[in-house]
Amino acid sequence: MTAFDVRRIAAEFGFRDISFSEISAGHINATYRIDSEKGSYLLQRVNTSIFTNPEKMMENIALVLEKIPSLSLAKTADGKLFFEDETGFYRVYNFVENSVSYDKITSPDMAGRMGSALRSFHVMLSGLDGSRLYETIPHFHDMFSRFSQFDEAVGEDRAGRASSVQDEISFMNSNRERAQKISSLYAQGLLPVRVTHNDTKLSNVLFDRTTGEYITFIDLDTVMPGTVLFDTGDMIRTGCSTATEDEKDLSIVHFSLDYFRAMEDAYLSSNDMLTEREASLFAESGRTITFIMALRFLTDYLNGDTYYRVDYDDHNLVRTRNQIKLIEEMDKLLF
Ligand code: GN1
Ligand code: MG
Repeated sequence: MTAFDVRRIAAEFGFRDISFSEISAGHINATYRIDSEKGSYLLQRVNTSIFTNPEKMMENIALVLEKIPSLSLAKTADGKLFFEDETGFYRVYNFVENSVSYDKITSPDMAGRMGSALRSFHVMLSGLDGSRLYETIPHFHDMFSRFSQFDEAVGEDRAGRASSVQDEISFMNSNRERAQKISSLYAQGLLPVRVTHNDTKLSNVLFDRTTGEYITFIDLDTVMPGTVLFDTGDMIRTGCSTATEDEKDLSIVHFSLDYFRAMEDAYLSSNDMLTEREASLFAESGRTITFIMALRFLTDYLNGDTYYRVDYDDHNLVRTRNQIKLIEEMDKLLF
């Protein structure tokens, strides 16, 4: 990625005399916190090799923001919600003061708050007209398409790593049919198409630092039509693990049944929106999304780390094994 001048880009949005620092949380976009006399903001450069139609994506986000009072986008001098030049595609969000996000859940109470947060978010999204939304990344959670990318990566073995990850490759292959269950039901029209977030990891939720109350989900780039099971799945994947997805020491990576039960109760309670089939697949969604992440990390490892930001050589393999460990524990505890 080419470097860019944060001060020059911030000035396009009317921020001068700023101080700034990088926030390295995401795997895809580059994010900077900027502090100015007008307050604090987040400047992001969108990764346009992944989000190939960023203008359409920003239209989606603007639509969703109409429903989220705590979040807004700064405008450029000519009234646009983004600035684009030869160095990239940029946007600026307000920084939500007195908020906190977490990498790990540490109590069933917190897991319950996460479950209610997602229920509220889905109820809010159900008020949006999904037909006005653009499909930001087609087939994003389509297991069939993720398996074809994986098969191609194994076949081509571009980074020469396939022989060293035979166990992981076998794990994927032996789970193929089960992993495709939700995608298959969705493709057959047996799960309702709703507006979904598609990146509901725990660290994408803001809570009030003082009261602990849910404020909002952030990272709206992948809001598009889908099944709510994509979102419940990512919540379970990230919220019921006792460690983050980057944890190398697998002896501390566990699936917490207590957190799962608290989340399940909170998400499903008085959720009139769901069909019986959706509700019955809640646990399966956790296994499915954890699986799709393992598959995507392994695919990227085989391709030579071209998609996710990595901090060291085997980072994607560490993430793969971490996710496989969670699936193995889910299989013992949940099914
Ligand atoms: C990516 O960039 P970030 O961290 O928000 C990815 C998600 C994964 C997540 C895993 C567009 O999100 O699908 O769940 O990494 N986003 C995209 O941490 O691929
Ligand atoms: Mg994201």
